[in-house]
Amino acid sequence: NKLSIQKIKPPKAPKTSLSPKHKYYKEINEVIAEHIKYAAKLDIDNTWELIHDEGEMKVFKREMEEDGMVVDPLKAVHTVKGITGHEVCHYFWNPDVRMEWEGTLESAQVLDWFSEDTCVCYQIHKKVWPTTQREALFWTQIRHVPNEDEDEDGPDYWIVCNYSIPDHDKCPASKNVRINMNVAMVCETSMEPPSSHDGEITRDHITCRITYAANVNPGGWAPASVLRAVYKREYPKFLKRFTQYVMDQTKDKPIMF
Ligand code: 16C
Repeated sequence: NKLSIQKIKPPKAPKTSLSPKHKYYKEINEVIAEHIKYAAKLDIDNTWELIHDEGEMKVFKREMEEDGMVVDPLKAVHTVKGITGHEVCHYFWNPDVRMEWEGTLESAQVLDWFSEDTCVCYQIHKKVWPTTQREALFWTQIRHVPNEDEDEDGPDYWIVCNYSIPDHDKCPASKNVRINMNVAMVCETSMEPPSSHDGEITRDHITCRITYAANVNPGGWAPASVLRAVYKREYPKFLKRFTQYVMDQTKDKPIMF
């Protein structure tokens, strides 16, 4: 029973299908480049406080305030077997499935498509007592960042970034408080044995390393203790629930490299 011979090379996808003429092109490129730089360095030093440690998942925060508001940056790392970075990013980005895994949402809608890989979302989050309900308006882009050196087995990332925008002509009027966010999911897939070896690659051979970074400004008053308690509970819950969702969705599907 010989294994079928298959050489897997990640696809050399275009960097983004967004037109360089688009008014958000520059901003999106800059924001994404910044996230990749930080995720690659994984600069978690002793200025980051570990707030959740569960198996392969680690969640860190840094306490920070801006104009009296808690804006603690958050960073998490997780390693999950059996799924690829492309799959993780696909499900994190795809607005059609967001309600299936995102536990903090009341509603979500797509207001605009900038390109095949970039859209504008408007979402209303569940109310947290005793604060005013929050909403978010942001562009979200998925992107493959292939290894630049053709011959080297260097890093190859998939990334999704959710980044707030000030307005959009299709955005409904509301009395909610608008949060401001800069969130990124950066994933790297490794294979054991490496992809350069001959032989069939199954889900048992793949591992995805996830780096998740969130900078969220609550946009208006919220008691610091409530806010810190909410995110300390919600981020680990999200990482667990979302990665389990991706495993469930993909287990009987062909691997999306
Ligand atoms: O990245 C995640 N989800 C993306 C797609 O939705 C997107 C969202 C970012 C999170 C924005 C924060 C929303 C705050 C709303 C209020 C929290 C509701 C809690 C409901 C409890 C039943 O990028 C995954 C997000 C994971 C969860 C994040 C929770 C962060 C709370 C931050 C505190 C904000 C202030 C709220 C006022 C108390």
